[in-house]
Amino acid sequence: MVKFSVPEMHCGGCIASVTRAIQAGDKAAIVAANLETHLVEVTSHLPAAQIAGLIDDAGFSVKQVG
Ligand SMILES: [Cu+2]
Repeated sequence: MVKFSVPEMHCGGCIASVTRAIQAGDKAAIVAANLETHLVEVTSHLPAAQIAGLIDDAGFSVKQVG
């Protein structure tokens, strides 16, 4: 499981966009997002850098934090 900080994620729509972007790369990815902490936990076979790239491509700034 890798953890990302996505500070611009502010509502359910943002979570849906982030989830969709990640699952476009790995449809089996498990995505758990928290609006209070702006953290996204991802369980996926994709490398962390690639997941960060997918989130970034969806228009959100992103930083791996764990
Ligand atoms: Cu939003």
